[in-house]
Amino acid sequence: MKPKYLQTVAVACLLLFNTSIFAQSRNLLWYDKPAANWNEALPIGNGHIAAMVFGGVRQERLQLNESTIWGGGPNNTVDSAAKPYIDKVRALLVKKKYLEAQQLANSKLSPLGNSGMPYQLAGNLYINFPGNDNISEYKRDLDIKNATASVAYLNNGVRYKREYFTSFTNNVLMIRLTADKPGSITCNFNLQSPLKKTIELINGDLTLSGLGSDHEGQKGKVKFVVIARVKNIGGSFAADTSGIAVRNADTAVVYLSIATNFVNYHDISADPLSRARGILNEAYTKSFAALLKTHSALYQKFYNRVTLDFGATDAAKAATDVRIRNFASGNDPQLAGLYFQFGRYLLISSSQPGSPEPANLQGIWNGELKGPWDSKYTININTEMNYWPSEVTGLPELSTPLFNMISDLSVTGKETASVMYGARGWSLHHNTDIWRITGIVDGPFWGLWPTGNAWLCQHLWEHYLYTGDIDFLRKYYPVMKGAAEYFIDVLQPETEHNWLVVSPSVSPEHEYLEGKTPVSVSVGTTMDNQLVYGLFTNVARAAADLNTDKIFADSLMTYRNKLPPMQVGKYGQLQEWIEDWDSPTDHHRHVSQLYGLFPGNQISPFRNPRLFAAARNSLVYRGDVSTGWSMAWKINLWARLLDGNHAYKLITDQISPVGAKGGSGGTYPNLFDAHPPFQIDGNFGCTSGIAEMLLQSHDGFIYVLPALPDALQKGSVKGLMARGGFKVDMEWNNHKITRLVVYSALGGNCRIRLNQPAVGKRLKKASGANTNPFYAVVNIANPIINPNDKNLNVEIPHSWLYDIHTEKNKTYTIIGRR
Ligand code: FUC
Repeated sequence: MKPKYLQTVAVACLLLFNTSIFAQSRNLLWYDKPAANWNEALPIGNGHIAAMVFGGVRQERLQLNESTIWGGGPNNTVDSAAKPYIDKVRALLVKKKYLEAQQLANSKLSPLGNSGMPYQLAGNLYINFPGNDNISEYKRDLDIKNATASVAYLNNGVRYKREYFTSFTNNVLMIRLTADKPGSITCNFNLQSPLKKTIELINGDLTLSGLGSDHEGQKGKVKFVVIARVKNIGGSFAADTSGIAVRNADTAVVYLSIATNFVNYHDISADPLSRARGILNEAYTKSFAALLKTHSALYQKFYNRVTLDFGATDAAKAATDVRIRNFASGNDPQLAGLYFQFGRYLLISSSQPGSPEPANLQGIWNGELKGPWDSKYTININTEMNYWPSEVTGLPELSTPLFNMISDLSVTGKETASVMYGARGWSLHHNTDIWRITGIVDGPFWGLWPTGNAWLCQHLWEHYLYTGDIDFLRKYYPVMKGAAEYFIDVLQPETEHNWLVVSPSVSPEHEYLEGKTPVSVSVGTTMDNQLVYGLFTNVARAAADLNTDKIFADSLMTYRNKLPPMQVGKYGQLQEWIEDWDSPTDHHRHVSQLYGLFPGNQISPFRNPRLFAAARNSLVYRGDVSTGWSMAWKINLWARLLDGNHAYKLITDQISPVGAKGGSGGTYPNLFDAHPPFQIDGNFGCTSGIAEMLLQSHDGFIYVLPALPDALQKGSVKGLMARGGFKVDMEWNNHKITRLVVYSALGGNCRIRLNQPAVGKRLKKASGANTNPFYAVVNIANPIINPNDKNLNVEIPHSWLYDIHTEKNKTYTIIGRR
């Protein structure tokens, strides 16, 4: 038996060891073997360029991306022949001739052979390592605290290390190869691309010049250049067009730049070679270590804004792929936390304030010439979902490329509005691409949805609500107003109830009449009504805050009051369509009618409990397991339904190996979400969902821990953002908040809802409407409750509501540590 003090020392050492392992595993993805395929490779990126690191032993592969390498060239998809047929489809819909309306739309409103251009890979950098035959102690990781990847192994007694990052400050991909014995680095580098290209050696630099693909009638016009320069310390260097050879060096460092001729969606006049050279030459003046330092510092400026700790168990010690396999059965709350932070890592790495493009269906990572759905932008859920985490997880400036895209679309969408609909303002359909197309794509069943402008504008308004940035609102007000003008001009009379409806439209990708010709084309769908209601409300509020357009704003309220209210149908569900066509056995992936619950703010448990109950019923009918993004949306929805355990159940469904749920959803070994195939929206949506479980601020107050699951009953989070510029730090244990601190950036009343009572000299019991303007609630029209067979009573957990007056730039401890 050891003496007591030695036992204590041993326990303390073990604790320290565990603490440091757990601190590391909170921010680390790691594996004990190379990637066997793309979905095992590790993503790095800086919002301009990106790479997937495979970590192969004999051959390393870095699959390369640059965010502006797309097929085709400047174009739009406006169909100049569409207008009369849109009018005819409308007329058929008035007569409720739904099948005929769909058939006419299918034959006359089909795309012009162009359904948008694909985002394409640049190519691959291969590094061959002859003699890597006897490897042991292999480890490959992605450190999301520093935004670096690495590979390490032992070969014939020599310990090798490879390090990778895509510099946030200098826009180069950096690779450093080292070993613990001098003269051990021997390898060959070469570049390859499946696109049209030439490869040359220019002054010792490997230079690949390529061209984006011709696609669906559009000539490939994006020119790009990849330059790789290798610096070796010790040993020898030789290069020709087949590649660069380094022999017996102590260290080899690669600097790689990629640039294109893309300036903006209508200008491709830049010189890619001089751009790529300029970037490379500038970076080359700096060492790997110096570049790494500025890179990580810039990255951490974003990443460190939120820290999250759900506690760790021994399950956290396993490799990441093993943790994914065990998540459903094991007790690994830290993996949920890692998944949350990985989503933030992906957003920081794919969408920087200066990025030319917003995050697409795959963020910035695509290994194909034509990825799934062209790896472009689907506006009827996916693009928006990508940006759900940005405000709430403290990354508001990362939405800038999305805002820029919305601005572009407000220009290209003018033609669609006027030529196809005879309307003012701007509009687009359910897809766009780098060229900012706005016409119908993929056929009317999917594509005849002209409400994307309203959804995109919600992000502009939310940015203002979170940041209070009035200059931002002033800048984007004309964009929001243009979308509202479009709807004023296109809303159609519905004669039975004297409503105004969007027609024709669809409830995204969903049919209400099955048959040989499935029918989706419809009028006044619930999501459209909610979107236009929200848009009109926000534009009117923006006009008021900017002290402008009073008459226009008042007219918007008149139109708004004529939109159809939400309806509860015969199964006690929130109707998806204007007629009660829903089926309780329908498990369609889109849950569009629940837009009003999330990301919208039109269904409140406190103000419309029966509607809230109906929304809940709809979600129960739809079921849990579905495509990745659909499950991610449902995490947010269950959080808004204040059911943390159901939300966590969906997280468990999502963090399971791909294929385990009968081919739907799941997570690849590299933590990428699976539709399947890989689609990044599910990652972002889940990050947002976890934030929604911990904090909500859309309904007139900040709700702290509104949907905490039993699995996360102890934890802490710092830096989550609430509307009105409030930053919230909190700790909880056994479902009780043990510390709650709010920082107020803008001042004003801070109204807090808690599931427990609190005392404090500044806390007052809340009364009346919240005086904080960023917390004005949306008063919806009374829903129509049709006869139904469900009890629409819901049990809402008891909670306490407090007001605390805050001043700008001050911090308030609301619940202090005992
Ligand atoms: C929508 C979804 C699909 C897919 C595609 C990119 O069309 O319905 O499931 O996510 O976007």
